[in-house]
Amino acid sequence: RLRIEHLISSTQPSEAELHPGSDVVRGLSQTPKTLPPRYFYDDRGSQLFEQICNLPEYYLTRTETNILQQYAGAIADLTGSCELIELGSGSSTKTRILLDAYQNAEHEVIYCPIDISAGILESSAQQLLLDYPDLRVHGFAGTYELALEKLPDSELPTRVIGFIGSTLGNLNPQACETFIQQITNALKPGEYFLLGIDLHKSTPQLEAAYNDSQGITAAFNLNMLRHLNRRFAGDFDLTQFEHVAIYNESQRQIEMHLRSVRSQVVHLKALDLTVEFAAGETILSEISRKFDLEQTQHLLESKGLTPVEVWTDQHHWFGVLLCQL
Ligand code: AVI
Repeated sequence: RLRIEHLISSTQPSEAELHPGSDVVRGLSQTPKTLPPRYFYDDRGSQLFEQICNLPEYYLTRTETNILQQYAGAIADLTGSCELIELGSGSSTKTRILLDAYQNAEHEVIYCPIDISAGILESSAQQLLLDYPDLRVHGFAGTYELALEKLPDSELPTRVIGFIGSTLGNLNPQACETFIQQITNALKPGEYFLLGIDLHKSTPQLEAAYNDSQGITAAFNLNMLRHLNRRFAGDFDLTQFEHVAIYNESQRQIEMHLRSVRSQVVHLKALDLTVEFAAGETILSEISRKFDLEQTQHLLESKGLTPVEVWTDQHHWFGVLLCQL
């Protein structure tokens, strides 16, 4: 009941595959300095992210989970039996709510998790097989881009591509457009896209979610430097950088930075890179965009994805959209 494909691009390896760390060199050489958020997620970073999801201030996971619990039955009824493709499946925790709903409605599901980490993919798939005796799992270890290109035609009447957790918010507007195009290219007419997005709200509430009182988000942000030290023989001193997260109201995005507390020089030997920091200089490590439900519906509609149903919570903190091509 389990098949996992390891995707590697034989024809067009990405720049990151050809030149590991070239994105780090580029980001740290520009002004202002940036780092790609994908370096958050080594094993420790993934564990810290799981902890973030359970923080009292981080309302996102809790709110989306509640929406899914309330409306998973409606989602299952609307789509019927399907291949459920999940982008960035991680531990597949929220997916279980959907799998339960399909099971209760006696709709067949083939679950297709896609994750960059083959280890997490394999272990969560094994656990799902134990808990869902009728489930078939066909996982893909690789980037979303590659997996979306290589998805085979569905064995079941339709397909649902799920992208929950507001990960869309970590893409800038241009990358977001490209991503939606990749989704529409991967779907056939009548197939579905299920999207979870965090919505615009007050600055104090947003800033608290990214500056939690236990310092877990700070540890998650700083862990990126530890990861770079290990990967690229670096000498970032974690005590000499601090976590900063502010809400940029005009851009409607949280901006997470690592701020150098003094002037210092850092080396990444494996990349042959020396980086100078002025006191107070920052590295932008992540943006987390906050969406307007109506504008997002219009954007999706303009790309050919028609919203079938839109669900939110009583405070309008988070949105879940089911769209159809
Ligand atoms: C993965 N992503 C949706 C999270 C977010 O809220 O943008 C990542 C995160 N960064 C800090 N806290 C959580």
